[in-house]
Amino acid sequence: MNQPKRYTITAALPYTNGPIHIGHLAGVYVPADIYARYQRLIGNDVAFICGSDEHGVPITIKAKKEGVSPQDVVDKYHAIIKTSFEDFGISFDNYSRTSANIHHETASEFFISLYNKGEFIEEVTEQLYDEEANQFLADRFIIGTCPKCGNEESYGDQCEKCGTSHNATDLINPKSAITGNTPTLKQTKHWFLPLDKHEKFLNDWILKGHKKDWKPNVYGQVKSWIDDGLRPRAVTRDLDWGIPVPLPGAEGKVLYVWFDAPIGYISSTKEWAQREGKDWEPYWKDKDTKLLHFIGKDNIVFHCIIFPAMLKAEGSYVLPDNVPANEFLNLEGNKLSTSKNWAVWLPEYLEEFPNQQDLLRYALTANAPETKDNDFTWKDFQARNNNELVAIFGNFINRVVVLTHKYYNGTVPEPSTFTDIDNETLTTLKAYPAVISSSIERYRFREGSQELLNLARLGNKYLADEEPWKVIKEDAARTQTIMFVALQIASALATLSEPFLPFTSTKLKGILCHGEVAEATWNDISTKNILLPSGHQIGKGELLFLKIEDDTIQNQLDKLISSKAANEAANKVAEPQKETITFEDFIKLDMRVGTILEAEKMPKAKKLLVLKVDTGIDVRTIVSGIAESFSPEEVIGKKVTVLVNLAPRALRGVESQGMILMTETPEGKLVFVNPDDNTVTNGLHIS
Ligand code: B3M
Ligand code: ZN
Repeated sequence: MNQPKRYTITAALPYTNGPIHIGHLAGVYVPADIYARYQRLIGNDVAFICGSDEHGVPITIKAKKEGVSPQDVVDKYHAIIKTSFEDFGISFDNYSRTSANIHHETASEFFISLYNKGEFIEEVTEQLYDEEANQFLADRFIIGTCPKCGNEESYGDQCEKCGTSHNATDLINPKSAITGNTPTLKQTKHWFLPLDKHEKFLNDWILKGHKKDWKPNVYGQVKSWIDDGLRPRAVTRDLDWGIPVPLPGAEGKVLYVWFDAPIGYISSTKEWAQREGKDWEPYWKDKDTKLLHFIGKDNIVFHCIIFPAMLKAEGSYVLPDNVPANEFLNLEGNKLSTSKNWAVWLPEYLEEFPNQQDLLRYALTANAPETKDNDFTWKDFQARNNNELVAIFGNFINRVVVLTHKYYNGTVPEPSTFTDIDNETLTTLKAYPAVISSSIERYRFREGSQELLNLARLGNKYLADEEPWKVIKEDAARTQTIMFVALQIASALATLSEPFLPFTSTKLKGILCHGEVAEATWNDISTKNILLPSGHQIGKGELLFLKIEDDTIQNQLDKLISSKAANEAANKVAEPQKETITFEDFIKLDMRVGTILEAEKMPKAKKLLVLKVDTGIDVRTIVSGIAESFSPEEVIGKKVTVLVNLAPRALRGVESQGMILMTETPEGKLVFVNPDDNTVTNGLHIS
């Protein structure tokens, strides 16, 4: 057994302004958890660290929107996020929060340490100011055009489109996100980290240091920033929510959230070490420690440029060995959006799919945006579960367990002679720990999850080829060998599935009663000939996975559409009122209650229906843009309000002689302005 290595594995600290959704899980937390579980399984010393990112402008914007304090917001969402991670099996060794005292102390000490080393530039500069809101504008308080990519919705500190990080004063045509006003410039003192001073170190460490094992999407982004030239970045802000700048004369100023948050990894490690009676320093200062940051691509600059520069400047810390950032996950073809409620929220998933965490873990891993943005669809979620987990993994285990009980009352049989196929199968089995290890060590978790399924496929093929259910009739000894081999594969699956499918692994270990034998470790699978000895008694079977039915998926799709519509309606900004008309203008309108007699779709015009309407005066043709909300059949016989004295106009060659009045429900659904039937008149009386 090699000397255990020490790993400090961090996962991006989620902002506590909303629940976790599948984009966070696919981008950061599931890959990080697979990696941490794997390193533990092969015997390494792991600190898997995370916590809530509770400062920063997103929190104060949320607090303003909800009419509560920032502390109320972070208390609410810290609890929701922490609980949902635990319930989903994300196996952090510690999940802290940056509003904790230990973090305020650690971040303040870190700042003072750099300050005392003269690592900051202290400068009074002109910063963007909103005269009406009477506050400086930084980060998400300011929106403008990104100087690098032209994105018109770039924030003051970062452009989410190209990922670049800049100062608010770099924005083109900046606007206050508070009032919409164009900001003025006002003098204020801040402390800057001179990134330009660290350019050579970063160039040597990353570019010349040939961090070629860094993912191309990460290496490429970092190279472009270094090539563009690095500039000093303000690490303090004129805000009232955050860690106060620990210097005299810095009242009303706090540490920039992206200065304090990465230090949150260190304070969370300290908190964990204190609780476990360990020394935290080796996890951050021992040169043999491998430091890994799991993040989304929008956080690359902070984890590959700014935080390493801070660590280097402080001087006593190790630098990240790798930053395996994932790209973004989309949902049903559209960008995941918290504000538009276009998301699959983890707390809701856990509620609606009880005890089915591994389905989502697997679907998100098998489809992870590891090298490019990818799309989550509920159909794929269903297919991954039904066609892979149920049909391959679950089916194999079920057959092995059922036949072992049927032929041997659940006892692992004594094998007789092994044939070539048996030996080939067992040799292939022994290769799987290294195959899956290779995928995980290269951060290719999609690949790793498919290799795990290949092991189940190996088992299925072996049973299909050897047909114990037939052989049992004439060769009991041969059947014992076949089932013995199949049980070894099942046992290996219980261990090798743990990083990817922890809940399934636990369930399968229970079925195989792993706890009653010297459980085969990850490494044992490639060295030992026997994982489950003959004579060992396995437990009763249970289905590892259940089929997902079509209506379950349809319900999720319907819910997604309706929650988006409700969100749009709730956030809909009312159109400004049109210009005022006089009473004389209004009484010119002649509105009648009519009845739709006929209706048909306008050819090649997806929005238009051609209607025959009895207006009480005559029967006339009216073309109406309601085809996306109503079928022709639905509207025939409907009583409608018709503006009859609107000048006729030709629509796609059909003359329309009037207008059907429509309105919208709060959910945005189109409805007729339908007079109450028992007050039908020939005209709307204007009282
Ligand atoms: N709170 C996550 C984000 O940008 C950010 C990560 C901090 S990791 C130190 O959504
Ligand atoms: Zn940009």
